[in-house]
Amino acid sequence: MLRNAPLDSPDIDALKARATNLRRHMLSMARGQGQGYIGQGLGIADLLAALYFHELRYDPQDVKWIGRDRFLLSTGHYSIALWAALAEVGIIPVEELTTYGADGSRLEMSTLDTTPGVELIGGSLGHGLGQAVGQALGLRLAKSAARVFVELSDGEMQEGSTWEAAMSAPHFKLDGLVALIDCNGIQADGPVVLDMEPVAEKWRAFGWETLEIDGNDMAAVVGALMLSRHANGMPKAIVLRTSPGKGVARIEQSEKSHFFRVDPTEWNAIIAEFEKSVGEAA
Ligand SMILES: Cc1ncc(C[n+]2csc(CCOP(=O)(O)OP(=O)(O)O)c2C)c(N)n1
Repeated sequence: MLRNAPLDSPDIDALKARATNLRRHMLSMARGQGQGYIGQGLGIADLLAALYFHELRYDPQDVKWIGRDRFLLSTGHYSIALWAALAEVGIIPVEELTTYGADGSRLEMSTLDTTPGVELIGGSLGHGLGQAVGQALGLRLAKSAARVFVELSDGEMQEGSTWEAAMSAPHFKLDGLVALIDCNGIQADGPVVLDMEPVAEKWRAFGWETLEIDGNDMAAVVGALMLSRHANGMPKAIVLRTSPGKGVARIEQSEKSHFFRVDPTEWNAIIAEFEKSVGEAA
């Protein structure tokens, strides 16, 4: 029961251990399917661990609890990371992760909101921020103190709908809205196509209170989330610089980190390498 989160004194080592577990879940899902959007998932593992084990108010026994903070994953294809987090917090069974991407599974390669704990149907990029603005407005009308967190990607900043929503949130003074912008530098076929820099300056110019951090530094992630709590009339943006494939050198260095497909022998080698590096860091 995490209804009393967010916490004031984060245990950074415990959160890092959660992020390691999330990466472990993701690797086993991708090995089971032989493929997946694993690079992105590994990149945002630290963010999801910090959200689900530190910042968000929610109840794993009652996912529709009206007072819950909402986490919207705008990039539906990052679903592997969300499934890992929902299993780690006990909203879906860990054993179900083996069904990732299989026909008939609730754990699709892109999110569906019929799966418990999912707040947004993913797949069509560029809609998450607009939906988050709508949800934040709805919560205000309902006089709720719940906050709305929305992840979006650097690729989604190339969509006009993102900037329409980015303009509206400061207009409505949605200070309980937090945009988590995953700048991992990649898009479908390689590096991000349009130069979006300076990202943080753009969000500031649109009226967002903006921080830019290393999204794979747990202390920085938790610190930024804690700073996003104050009610000052401004929506918050956290620009996270993440490394696709974080924690697995072979994926980090791969040119195909957007969608990673290798044979079972290589998956086994990847997981062995991952476990070795976790053991060495312990
Ligand atoms: C509106 C829309 N256009 C195109 C796609 C196809 N598509 C799926 S993933 C992807 C790459 C997007 O890049 P980014 O969002 O930065 O994600 P990453 O490369 O980090 O996975 C694209 C273009 C889509 N899902 N939705």
